[in-house]
Amino acid sequence: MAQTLSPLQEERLKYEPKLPAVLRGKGKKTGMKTGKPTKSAADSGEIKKLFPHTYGQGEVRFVEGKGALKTDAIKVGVVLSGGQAPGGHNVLSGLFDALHVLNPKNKLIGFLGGPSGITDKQSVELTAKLIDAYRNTGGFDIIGSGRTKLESREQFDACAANLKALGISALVVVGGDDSNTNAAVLAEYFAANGMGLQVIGVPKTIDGDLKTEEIEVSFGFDTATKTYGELIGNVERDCLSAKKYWHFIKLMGRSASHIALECALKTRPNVALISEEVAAKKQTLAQIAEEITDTVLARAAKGKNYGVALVPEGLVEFVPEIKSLIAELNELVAKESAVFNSLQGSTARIDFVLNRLSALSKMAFGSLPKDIQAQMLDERDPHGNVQVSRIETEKLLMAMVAERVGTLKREGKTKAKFSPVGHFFGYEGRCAFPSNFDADYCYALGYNAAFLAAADLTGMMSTVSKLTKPAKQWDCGGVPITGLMNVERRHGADKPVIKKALVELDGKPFKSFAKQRAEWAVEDSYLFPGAIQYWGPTEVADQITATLALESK
Ligand code: FBP
Repeated sequence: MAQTLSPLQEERLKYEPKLPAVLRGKGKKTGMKTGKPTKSAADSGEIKKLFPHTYGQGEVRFVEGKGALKTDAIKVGVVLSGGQAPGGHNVLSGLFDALHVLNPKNKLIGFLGGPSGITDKQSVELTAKLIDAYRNTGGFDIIGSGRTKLESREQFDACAANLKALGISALVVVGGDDSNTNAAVLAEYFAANGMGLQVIGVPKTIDGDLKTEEIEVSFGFDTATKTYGELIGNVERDCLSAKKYWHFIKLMGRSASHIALECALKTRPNVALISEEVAAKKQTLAQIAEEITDTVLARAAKGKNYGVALVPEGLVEFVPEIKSLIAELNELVAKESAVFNSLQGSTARIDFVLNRLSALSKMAFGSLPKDIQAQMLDERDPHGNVQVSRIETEKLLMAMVAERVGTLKREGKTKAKFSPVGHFFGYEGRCAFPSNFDADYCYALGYNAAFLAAADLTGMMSTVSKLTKPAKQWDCGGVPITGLMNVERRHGADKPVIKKALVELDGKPFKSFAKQRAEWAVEDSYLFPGAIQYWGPTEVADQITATLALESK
């Protein structure tokens, strides 16, 4: 019979994630410490008004003790929401194992295809056999994922009715900032209507932008950046061997540049743009292209007509003139959605908005190539975000730098040869086999989520912290999701959402990068991280991200 599992898959199925000491045992020796009432990240008055039943809870931490967890049989539902992130299957296996340790009669139900699985009552019981086939594997395919936004009363009522019909008392939402915003809204609705249904969040996203003091990193960031780091290192080595191309690599990560920064620290490229810095310096697109051109020319002067540049996918959202343009486009498209959506083809849509934009935005939009204009008008995701992964920023910069180098050549000011190659690393990293770190971290997050459910909590996010220490010493508990929220403009209206954590320019990871980048620009300081290792010396197989390591110093 043909082999259905790869040798690595066979071996990874046997990996036993390391469990923090505080989660070991059968829950009978588990106590819980509750902290002081919390406030939201910003706009506390408004958030408190919108979440009167779940706002202000204290953070909790599991400790040795007793009486924190109820042991009567429960049925828990789980949904995977948003983009894939390595380790999702381990969240489910941790959740499953904890539930069965707490009470062998406990059951875990998975909702299929994301949040729409709850409203449409599409579910499957996660049995030991099913879970065992997915341990330590990448992907979300065990139950699938989706981006349906839960926002209407009809959807909330359908969720409640379907959860009740299935006998589920707690729902675990595994998602990023938008999906956990859904979780908070749902928790509040269930609490306000005395429905007796709990909601627990789990911080997922390769983007690394769901982050606070207690959520030191969202799961998937470690594996995704290790995967991109390997690919970038390989491109650097190719570059160094062939010495003829400039590689422009766009990296996933939505608005925040955490992925680009971590990859830069891992691989030392010649250029790495950080969107948050572009915003702080109020740089225009032309200025960014000019800066890259300076590096191209400086390297060419040393006989190096090659290089590697990293571009965060959300860059355009941070360039002031494009940021205002996007905000205007969002309002326009939301306000005139019926007419706009009825227009056929990108030319009609481009003309439609051009005639309605303010003079400044019209100029910014008009200066972009037509394919970029069309990509900016692509459908927003269900949460109202521009789909930045579809905007080919790397190509835009390649064209701008090529034009500038061409002009300088014609003027006899340089002899640089500029032959750019574009890449986009995104989907390649979202379903990789989770690194040991993500395998352990996700298992602990899922296990801990079961404890939060058994502790009768709601509106809480599962947290596992002190991650630079060995897994045995990790802290486990929860933070109220409302504590992460603020009010933002979405789909042309003010909405309560989880505040995105962007790269902090006074943080240690950025400062370390900024200190070294001038040297990386002109020298060949490339670092080759190589492929993720699952076995071997702990310095290699259990490496944490440079971001976490620097932040913990
Ligand atoms: P989440 O916030 O859902 O985790 O999204 C992660 C992400 O991979 C982003 O980096 C990227 O911009 C987006 O998903 C792509 O979305 P899609 O999978 O819908 O193409």
